[in-house]
Amino acid sequence: MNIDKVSTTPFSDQKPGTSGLRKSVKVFQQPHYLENFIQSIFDSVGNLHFQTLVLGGDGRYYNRQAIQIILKMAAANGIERIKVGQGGILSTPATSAIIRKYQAIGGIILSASHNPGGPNGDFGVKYNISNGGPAPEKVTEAIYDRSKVIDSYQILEAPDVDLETLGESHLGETVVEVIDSVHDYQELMESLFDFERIHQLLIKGNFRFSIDALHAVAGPYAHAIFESRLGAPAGTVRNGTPLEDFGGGHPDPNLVYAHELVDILYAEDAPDFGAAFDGDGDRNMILGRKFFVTPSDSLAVLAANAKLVPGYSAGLAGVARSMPTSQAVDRVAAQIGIESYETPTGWKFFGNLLDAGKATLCGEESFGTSSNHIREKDGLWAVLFWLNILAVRQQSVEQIVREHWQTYGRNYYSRYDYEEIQTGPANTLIERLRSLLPTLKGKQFGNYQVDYSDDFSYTDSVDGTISHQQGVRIGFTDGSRIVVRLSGTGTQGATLRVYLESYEPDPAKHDLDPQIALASLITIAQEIAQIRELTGREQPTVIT
Ligand code: VG1
Ligand code: CO
Repeated sequence: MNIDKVSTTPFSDQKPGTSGLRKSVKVFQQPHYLENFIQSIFDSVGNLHFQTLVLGGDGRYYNRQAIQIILKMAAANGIERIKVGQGGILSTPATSAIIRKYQAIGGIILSASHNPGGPNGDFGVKYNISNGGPAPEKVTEAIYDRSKVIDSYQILEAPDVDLETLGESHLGETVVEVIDSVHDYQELMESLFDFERIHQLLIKGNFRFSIDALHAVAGPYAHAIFESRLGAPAGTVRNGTPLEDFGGGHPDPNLVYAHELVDILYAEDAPDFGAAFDGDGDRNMILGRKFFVTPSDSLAVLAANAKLVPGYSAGLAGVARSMPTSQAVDRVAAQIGIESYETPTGWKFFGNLLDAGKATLCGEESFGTSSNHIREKDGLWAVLFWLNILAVRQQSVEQIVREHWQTYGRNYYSRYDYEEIQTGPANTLIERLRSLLPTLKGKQFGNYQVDYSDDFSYTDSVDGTISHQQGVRIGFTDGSRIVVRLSGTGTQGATLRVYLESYEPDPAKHDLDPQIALASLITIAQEIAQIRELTGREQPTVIT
């Protein structure tokens, strides 16, 4: 078979964001666009001979075409073996697990995660390194630098690979292995959780639960693990077949976009437990009967109950959370006597801490939690962790969370997203805030006095890499915080994220609606950041 060396010219916009390169499908469909980026990855990774690459995606529109292109490019670039998910399907956590299990050089995940799909939606490419985790900044920068000067790429002239039939075939010298999308991942889950106990919970008694895969990649995993393996009744998993446009929905598991599931869990005859996942299966939303578990609380509850779960019964080395995530898990860490690390937004910052054995559990406020079993966040894992805890404690989700608050206090938390605002005003808002930072300390806003204000900088405790400007923080003397940053995953204009947190130790005050508990902080945030004046928005698009 012939290897074509195709001449190309660089695109100037191939800078990866919080989680890979994310653009509209139309951008990716431009001639050479995907190829340039993939070749930039291969050129940055170094010698590909004798190496294995893992490849899959969340099944969104353009997944299949992109898989065929990448297979042929990987073969032309001399990769020895490619493990590709059947039908082109692999969730982000499964990809991470497979990279680690087979000691692959890395993996390519085709996903724009929680962004909508379809011909008018988004597409994305994430590159994960040999530890199974998202490429760290020095790698994504090398890829971006390469994309700015690239002048050719290599691709094999060959017919398309059959992605449906499990087993091996050849593309030139390269072995292409179509693998079961679920098998390796399920095996890993069985090694961590007490499946027998969860099975008993699901079949005995009257425990009922409902999963919404939002027509995205978690569907096949959820069907296999919850229904086929653990014995939950058929129909427990809703919207479990991945669709190219996610059924027209927004595959983001939060109270707004997963409203079908929310309606079920808040109905009169609501089940005991509910969960949803995002496009690529790395996020989770946990619901009890008429009860929403804030992701930051979920992380804290998992940390506090880790000893009940076989895979974590030896205890945790440490925990880590992204900076905007609430400090609830810090309180658990303090009580257990382990370290709690604070990193910038994005899973890539947890990689070194996990590799170094400094942290066991990690989490982000954006519905992401996971552990050292892989190097990505993991939606199904979080649900199995919860089910394992529920099976052992035999209490409701609400009881478990309320007891947690009684022990540790409650961190009221909310995030306001202002989506698709204009880039100019969004940047002005952040720059203005930055310029205000030195003047805020000691200032009084209503009952709140500013204790510190800065733009978060992170020094990686393992390799010393410094990441600047990771979000404006305004902390108050009572421990409350306002955090403001711009999203690095959107594809239209800018998304402003405002994170609000306040701490309430008194159990008598744990029953407030967070929007009420945080009302004055919200007003202060709007006032300091001048959100209305600068964005023209009266209200956020999404509140979580
Ligand atoms: C968002 C979240 C962040 C998460 C990232 C990728 O980033 O805030 O916590 O790691 O998405 O998640 P940003 O820059 O838009 O705030 V996923 O599920 O899209 O891979
Ligand atoms: Co995701």
